[in-house]
Amino acid sequence: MKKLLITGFQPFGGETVNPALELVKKLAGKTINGYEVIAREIPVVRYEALDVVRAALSEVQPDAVIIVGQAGGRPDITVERIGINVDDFRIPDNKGNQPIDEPVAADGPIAYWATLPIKKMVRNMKDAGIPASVSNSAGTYVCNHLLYGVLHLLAKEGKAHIPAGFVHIPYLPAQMSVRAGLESQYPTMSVHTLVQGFTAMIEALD
Ligand code: PCA
Repeated sequence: MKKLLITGFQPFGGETVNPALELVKKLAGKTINGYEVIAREIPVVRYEALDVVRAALSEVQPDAVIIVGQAGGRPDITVERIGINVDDFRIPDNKGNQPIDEPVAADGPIAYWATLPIKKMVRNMKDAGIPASVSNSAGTYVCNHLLYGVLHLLAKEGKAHIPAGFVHIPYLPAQMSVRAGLESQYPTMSVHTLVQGFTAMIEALD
């Protein structure tokens, strides 16, 4: 059977949960569209995030890779188009690193296109009634760092034929309920809806 490596980041920035991790735990072990879903947990730490994916790539030998992270404030599931060669962290990562205007990889090109079928993934989710869109920026924090890092790694290892990319997801309802009345509220999406969306999305893979 084909294998899909799906990764979810740990909580960061003072949060106690990360929707990405909750989601990939729910997807782990499922078979969707002929893919066995294999999940990994990723530290929100520069370089260490990529180390975990590098190890998973050689252990799992996946046929496709989807990295998932939280994009607090976005209202829908966003499939990223591009990873750029810059680390410009607006807050420190979980080990205190805060590079400003540094490259992800000194030997790398300016950017890589995600190699997932991004438009088809979005269309499948919308057809299933799940809010989704293409995003043209994964930011300049650890998510973009890992997106760029994985695409660069696959390119260097002659594995650019493996479809790989990144999906950002909204906050969970529980993350807003703990803030009720304290701060501004943001859009949320339940894990149930996320699972429905990702199931439709994975159906888009060849
Ligand atoms: N989101 C952050 C890093 C980890 C996560 O889930 C980001 O968008 O960069």
